Amino acid sequence: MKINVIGVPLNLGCDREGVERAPNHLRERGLMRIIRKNGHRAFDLGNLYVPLVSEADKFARGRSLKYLDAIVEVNNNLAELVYDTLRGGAFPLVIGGDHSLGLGSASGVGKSFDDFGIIWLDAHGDINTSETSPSGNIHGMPLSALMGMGSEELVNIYAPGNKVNPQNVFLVGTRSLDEGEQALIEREQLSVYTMDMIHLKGIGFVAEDIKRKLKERKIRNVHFSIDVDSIDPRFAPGTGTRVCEGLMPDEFKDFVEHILSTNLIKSMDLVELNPELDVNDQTTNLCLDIIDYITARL
Ligand code: DIR
Ligand code: MN
Ligand code: MN
Ligand code: MN
Repeated sequence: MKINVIGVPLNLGCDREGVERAPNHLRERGLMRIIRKNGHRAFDLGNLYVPLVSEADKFARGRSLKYLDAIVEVNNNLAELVYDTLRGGAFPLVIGGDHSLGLGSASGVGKSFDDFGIIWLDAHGDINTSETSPSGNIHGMPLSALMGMGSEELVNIYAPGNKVNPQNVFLVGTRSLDEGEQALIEREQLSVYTMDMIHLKGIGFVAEDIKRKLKERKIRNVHFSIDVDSIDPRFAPGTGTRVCEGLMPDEFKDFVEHILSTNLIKSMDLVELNPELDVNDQTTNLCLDIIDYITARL
């Protein structure tokens, strides 16, 4: 398969330094070699440009949407690059950077297919809006914006309006939800597979349940967005918002195995690796191992 690697050195969505270094750090540690070893034609499209900002830009559009303009700009460009990649018959592998890039990435996927689903593997919901966000950090809002909720600047990135039907969104590994996020889940009847449920029923059950729903809804294309904080911090300490009781690496791999076997996954994000917060490159090595495991199954 042809795989286009797209780096997004963005930290404005989490308002914390370090994540912007992850794409180059992974490259230096052999990212492209690992993908090619698995038999793919891999192209490194480099890093997207992230505008320089000043402290004054942070709250220029209000306290609840930090660095909005720069984040919109980056995501608009990312969406076009993902769209072009898919149109060229290649698989976009987007390396973050913070999770606000999920907006651009999934928006590019949305232009490519009229039916698509999103699997969002994350300790968090990322479905805050500017009204419900406790932090004003846009990395906590991309998924709600993709569903058409929240500030119109985020909802209308790349193309006007919502990009995905809430029925086709699957949150997995969830264990930290803000009040407004819980309300949105109930209102929209979202499919949420919490860590409690994973512990109770097993990750295999969860994966099969998602596969069944995708089949029922005749979804032929899925965007897979992986936040490294979905994995337990004992194994992935190098990330900005650690939440305990996460996925074991083996559960993560089991899930990936079940989901990739459908051949529905058309694009992927790997986000929120922060090399500066890592311990002996443990999280970097795990990310490379994950990329190896996934690209061996693409
Ligand atoms: C929190 C943290 N829910 C927020 N979100 C994170 O700021 O909206 N998402 N860390 O990955
Ligand atoms: Mn996230
Ligand atoms: Mn997260
Ligand atoms: Mn299994």
